[in-house]
Amino acid sequence: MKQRPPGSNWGDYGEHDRAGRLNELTPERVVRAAAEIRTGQRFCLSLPLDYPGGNVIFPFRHPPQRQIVDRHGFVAQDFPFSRQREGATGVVNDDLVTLWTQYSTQWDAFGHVGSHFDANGDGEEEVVYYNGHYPGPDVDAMATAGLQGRGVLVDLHRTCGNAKVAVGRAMLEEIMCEQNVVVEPGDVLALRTGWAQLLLDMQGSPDKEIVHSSGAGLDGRDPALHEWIAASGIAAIVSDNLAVEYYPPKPGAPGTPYLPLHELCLFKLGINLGEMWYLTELADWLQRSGRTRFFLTAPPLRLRGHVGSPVTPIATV
Ligand code: UVW
Repeated sequence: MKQRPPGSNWGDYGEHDRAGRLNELTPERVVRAAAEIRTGQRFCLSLPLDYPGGNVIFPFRHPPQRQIVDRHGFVAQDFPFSRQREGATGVVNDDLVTLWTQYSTQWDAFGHVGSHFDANGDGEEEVVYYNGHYPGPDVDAMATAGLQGRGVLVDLHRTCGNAKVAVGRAMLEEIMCEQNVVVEPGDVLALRTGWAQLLLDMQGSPDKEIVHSSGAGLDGRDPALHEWIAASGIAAIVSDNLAVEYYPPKPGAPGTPYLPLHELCLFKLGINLGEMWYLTELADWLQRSGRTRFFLTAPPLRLRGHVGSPVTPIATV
């Protein structure tokens, strides 16, 4: 890589870095995060992975498809071990799944969104990803980074309800101030919008009109918000909405990115995005307890070459 896009941090974590801001999850900060474990209570921050249900959200993403497989020429359902060793007792099941990695609760790896940029300085733009990589860093890079640290929750739903609102820097800072939320470098910023709760309430048959007209999202077209994210030192951003940023994105001028916050985070700054997490119970508990922080454990599947991964995050408080 000879040059980097304006406003990016390429090279700051090393020429070959694939972990981006996860480098900010230093051992010292993980120890600091562990101080948030006070009751030992845990919250599962994943939807069931067959939610939303159907494919009205993105027609090109589908629920997991389970198949029962073959075992020694027989269907591997209640397969008796006696077929493998005469006289043995017990039965066994095997299965396989065809999984759209970004259908439900998920991480976006940096390989999810790239751009055209002349990283090698030859005068021609090429398709590149975070830190000048091609192909883009996969979820393996996230998995090996050991994704644990301090989560800090901002409850956008408390202010916006289910309204479809583009939240810019001014509104975000105002809400953080009201809720006494302080974000420090190395924190994982968690945004509760209530959107995943709407999905759960629709019990696997989402109403297209409702899902596309509800829920807050970060305003990717707000340059001041870009500056705040860059300066904050946050390690990752997660949300219970569809895309962290307001989606579908507001139209930009020609020559500007389709998904501006994805470009800022995944391409320029190496900030992974977690989408469609389930934050309702955690957010309500934190509010009742007068807290905003928690200990987060959220490694993706160690799927080599994949640009996204389902995740079953755990918050410990
Ligand atoms: C899109 O393709 C909109 O990406 P994401 O799943 O990150 O929202």
